[in-house]
Amino acid sequence: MADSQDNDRVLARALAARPTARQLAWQRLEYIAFAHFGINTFTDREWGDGAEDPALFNPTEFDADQWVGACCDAGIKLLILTAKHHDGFCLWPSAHTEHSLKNSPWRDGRGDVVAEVSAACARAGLKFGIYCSPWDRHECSYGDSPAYNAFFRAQLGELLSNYGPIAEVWFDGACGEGPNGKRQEYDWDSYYALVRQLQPEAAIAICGPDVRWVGNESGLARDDEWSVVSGPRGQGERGVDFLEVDNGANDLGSRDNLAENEVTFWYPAECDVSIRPGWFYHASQDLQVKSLDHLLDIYYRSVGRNSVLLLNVPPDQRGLFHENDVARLKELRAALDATFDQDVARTAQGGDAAVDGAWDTYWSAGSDVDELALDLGAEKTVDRLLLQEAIEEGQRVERFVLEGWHDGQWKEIVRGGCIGYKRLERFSRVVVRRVRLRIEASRAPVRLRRIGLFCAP
Ligand code: FUL
Repeated sequence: MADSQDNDRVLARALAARPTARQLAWQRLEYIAFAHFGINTFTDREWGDGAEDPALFNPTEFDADQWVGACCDAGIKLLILTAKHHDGFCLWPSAHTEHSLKNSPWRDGRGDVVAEVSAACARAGLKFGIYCSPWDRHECSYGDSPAYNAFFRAQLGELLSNYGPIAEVWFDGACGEGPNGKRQEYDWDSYYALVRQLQPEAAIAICGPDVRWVGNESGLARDDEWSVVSGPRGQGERGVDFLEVDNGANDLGSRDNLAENEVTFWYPAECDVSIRPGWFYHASQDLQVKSLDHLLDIYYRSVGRNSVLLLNVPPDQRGLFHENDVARLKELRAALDATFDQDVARTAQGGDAAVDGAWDTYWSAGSDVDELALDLGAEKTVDRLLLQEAIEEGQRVERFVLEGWHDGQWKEIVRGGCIGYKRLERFSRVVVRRVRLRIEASRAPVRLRRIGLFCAP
């Protein structure tokens, strides 16, 4: 850091970065699902090459309500369907290609998976999102950039116009050569404009301005996962600054990192991971559904690290979520509820608006007060800490420590870095009546929406 004036400039820029209403609504979903379903489900592959016969698509017991029911029981808030994967096969009867379920035997070619899943979501109050791969290995105009861009927008237009509200549009960045030997140049700005026009509330994720990819497919965020990130000014290829973030970097938002880069903006992370090794269903992976412990670890390191967890559950050849996956989703929900249903800080003295359970109130640290002390009323056993900042006021905390009063002095229980929308910490059980949260470093006076203390069974 060059001098204190530079530091002030960096902090002012960091504090000015705020979520849009769209980003805030998306962040509050916390836990969402992916369903990878399509021609690959029937060929037992992960990536199709586009030469697959549409006649292969023929689920025997397709039931969108079963998918949606499993999601709702699991506490999932949004379901994203792969309407078109890289193979180009469309799960809706697109007017712009023959490569879709209209040429499959399923429902005599009159079926529409996108319609059925969106309707099931609407019935259950689950939000609905679409994945539509720009990379299309079937479409012959792919590689002829202007022609394919028009084709892609036409398909996107169908998805965004005919299937009710879309809460998230997931754009994969994969990009290959077309049959003409040329690399397709995606016209991202025109795709974004169409989404904004037809579904203004939809968050555009991954290759998009609202939500960034965390950088791995293991469901794990960085230990300090900032929503306020920085990067070099965009080079123009995609015309927008936010896409220049280096997903592979360890540090996207520290003070030093912000000082090194030209632009600072609000760009929160999404952690995608599959409940099985593959994104698509393979019967050979029925016994490789991730364990409860593994999924819990993912939850703490995604939702608990200021990110949204996007968990993929691939429907099988019947067109159903497999029994093993459904059972594991239930176990995860039960384990989370058993821990987080009982917040011993809720009745604490001294917690002010950070323990009142209300969304729109928060505790504000005075500029000279950087600690919040709680009296739990009696000795309590705890091993989990939950912290939330009022992120509509920006992301401020850089480092905190939770301490407990033992034998006449404060002793450290757990410490951590940035908080943001939510941070969860696991630590060994302690029995304690008085605790205090000390903010060791922040970019501005802290706005703490919530502090919670729990004990995992
Ligand atoms: C990747 C794709 O290539 C995978 O098949 C999968 O859809 C994953 C979520 O994104 O980039």
